[in-house]
Amino acid sequence: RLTPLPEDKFSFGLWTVGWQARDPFGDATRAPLDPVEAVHQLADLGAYGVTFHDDDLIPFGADDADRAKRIAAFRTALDATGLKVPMATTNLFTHPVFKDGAFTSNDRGIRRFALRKVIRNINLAAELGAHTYVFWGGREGAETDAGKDARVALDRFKEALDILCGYVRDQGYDLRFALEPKPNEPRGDIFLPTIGHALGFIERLEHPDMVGLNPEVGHEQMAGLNMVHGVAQALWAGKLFHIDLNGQHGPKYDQDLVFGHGDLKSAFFLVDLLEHGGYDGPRHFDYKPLRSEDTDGVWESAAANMRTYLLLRDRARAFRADPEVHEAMAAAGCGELAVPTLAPGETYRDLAADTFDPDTAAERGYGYERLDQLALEHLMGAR
Ligand code: 3MF
Ligand code: MG
Ligand code: MG
Ligand code: MG
Repeated sequence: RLTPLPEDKFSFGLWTVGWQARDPFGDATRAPLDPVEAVHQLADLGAYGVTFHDDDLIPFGADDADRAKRIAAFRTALDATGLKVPMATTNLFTHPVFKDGAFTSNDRGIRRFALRKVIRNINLAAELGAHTYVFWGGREGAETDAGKDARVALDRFKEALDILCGYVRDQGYDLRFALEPKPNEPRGDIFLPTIGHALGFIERLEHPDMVGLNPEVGHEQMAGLNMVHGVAQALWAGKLFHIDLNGQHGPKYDQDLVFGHGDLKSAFFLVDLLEHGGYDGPRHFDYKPLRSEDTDGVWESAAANMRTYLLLRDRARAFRADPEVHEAMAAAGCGELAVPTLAPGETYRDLAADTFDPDTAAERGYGYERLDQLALEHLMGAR
């Protein structure tokens, strides 16, 4: 099946299809998109959910009456279409007040303002039924190591998350936090640049159980890292709370291409992992329709994300079901990796009794070339 259905749990940020395509060198190429229109279009395309930054829905600085009116219209569209809000987040990066960061700004007043902004939108997220709240610290970083002690900045980052976890607990909201790592852009260097940095940080928080990850394909690949391994480690740690799917061609600016339109082979293995690795959260697309596109191209690209995911899911299933793949995996010893190195009851002392010839063991081939080609042929639909 290549037609998306709500049960596939595809979701999109309002800021994705709504991106007007302003870039550092050029003006907007598209008109603003009304969130209500976005909800209807996404539902028509078969999506399950929509996500938003506070400012995507309610312009920064809007008065209370305007805010209420916009929320009501959004809610009506959600009710009419059945679209869910699985996740929400805060824009702590567009307004110039955040130019030196939000939770890690050197300016204490700005840090306090940022917390108020988050708390206000957490209330809305909970009202709309979201279970995940994302933190992408786009401005939490630096261009010079002379101006900010990263250790102290991490103290403030931790303080902010501890305060916000406390708030969610006090309110009794059923909401978990997900940190979104990114190595750079817009800051020269961003704190918590990779999945690994974020996992290490979470363990030092007051409520580590409430905080997990929202890794983005392109962000890991901007750092030259293997997204599949990063996501695997997040799953292994029980921390894959949410995911941003998109496409990227290696280390360069954040491209936010349609999912699969960057490193397709990595996308294949990522879908394979998500489908067989026990992740049942939303498949959330955080991409930007190319600047060259008109409105039709925007919806074409939204559909392309979901269709590509379903194609890859189909290809991954075929790969897993192929007897030749099973045979190649057995020959490569894939199953053996799951066998603990010591047998039950053994200790390191028993290792001494092994008779083992490293030269003989070194002669073994693993057959990964054959397996990789089988994967590639399944990916290409050649099998
Ligand atoms: C930037 C991003 C962000 C985050 C969003 C929270 C604007 O590179 O990826 O999108 O995803 O702020 O989900
Ligand atoms: Mg990106
Ligand atoms: Mg991004
Ligand atoms: Mg993202």
